[in-house]
Amino acid sequence: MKPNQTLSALQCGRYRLPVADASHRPLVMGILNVTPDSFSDGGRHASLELAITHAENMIAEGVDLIDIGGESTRPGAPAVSVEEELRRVMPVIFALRDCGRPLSVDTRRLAVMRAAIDAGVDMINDIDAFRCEGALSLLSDSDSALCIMHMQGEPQSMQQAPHYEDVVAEVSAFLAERIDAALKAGIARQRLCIDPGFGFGKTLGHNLALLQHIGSMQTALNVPLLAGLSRKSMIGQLTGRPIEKRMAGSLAAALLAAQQGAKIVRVHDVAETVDAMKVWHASTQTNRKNENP
Ligand code: 7PM
Repeated sequence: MKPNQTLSALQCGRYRLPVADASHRPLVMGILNVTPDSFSDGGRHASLELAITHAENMIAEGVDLIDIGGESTRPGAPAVSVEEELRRVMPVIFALRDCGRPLSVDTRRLAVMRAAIDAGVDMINDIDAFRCEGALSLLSDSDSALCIMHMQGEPQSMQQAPHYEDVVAEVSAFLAERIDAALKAGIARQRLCIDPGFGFGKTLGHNLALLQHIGSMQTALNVPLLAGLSRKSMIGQLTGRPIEKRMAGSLAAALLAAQQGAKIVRVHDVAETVDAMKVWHASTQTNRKNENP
């Protein structure tokens, strides 16, 4: 493929997802957190049941991919051991493997990536951009897609003093370097997507600058872009609302990301986001012949 040829599909394990075709709405990735918050009563069996019910609800609501995460990356959150992360995510992967939607796993650990790939997941979503030793070579031996995300610093401390001379240029350069590393490891470009990492070592100003430049970053890097803005603190900063009241702000952000050209939006509120994407997408498909004079 020529370097600047537009990509039409993301090769995602068992699936080929439409991403560049203007006749398709942006894909909605639903967040499935398997963290201690969901172990409040009844222990592991109950939490597995809850996770499966949540996934089934998202499927009924029209989700396009399910992102399973077992490690909290919240600033200052306690570290989770590899064993604990595996105990959280693997039963959910096995239970959902044949749910009819591609599964993504949100992890930074090689051991979790390996177990997830062996279990047949379709995408690895790594907030560390596959910088851990062995990650790219593991992925090159699989057919799983990669979501390459930018983060400045480490989750524990990244929000203390984020600093950039030019956030868009620096995030783009980082993503370009990681795309190159993946290509050099023998991973096809069709298996890659990129993510500017909203809230990961960024101030509100940085996040807004990135949101405005989604289109240019995607064009320059020639890889579909995933945007994760759902319920993030930037929505809280803009609306003054606590996390459980950020849905309307998150929908506005998802729409803006879509309008700027994002191909995948990563969200908590699947039904509402799918509706918003349908409305936005219809507005881009106007057939001029049907307009009134
Ligand atoms: C607490 C704070 C829990 C923040 C979870 C989070 C992204 C991601 C996350 C993202 C990609 C959240 C984050 N965010 N992966 N994983 N992009 N690719 O808000 O923006 O879900 S964790």
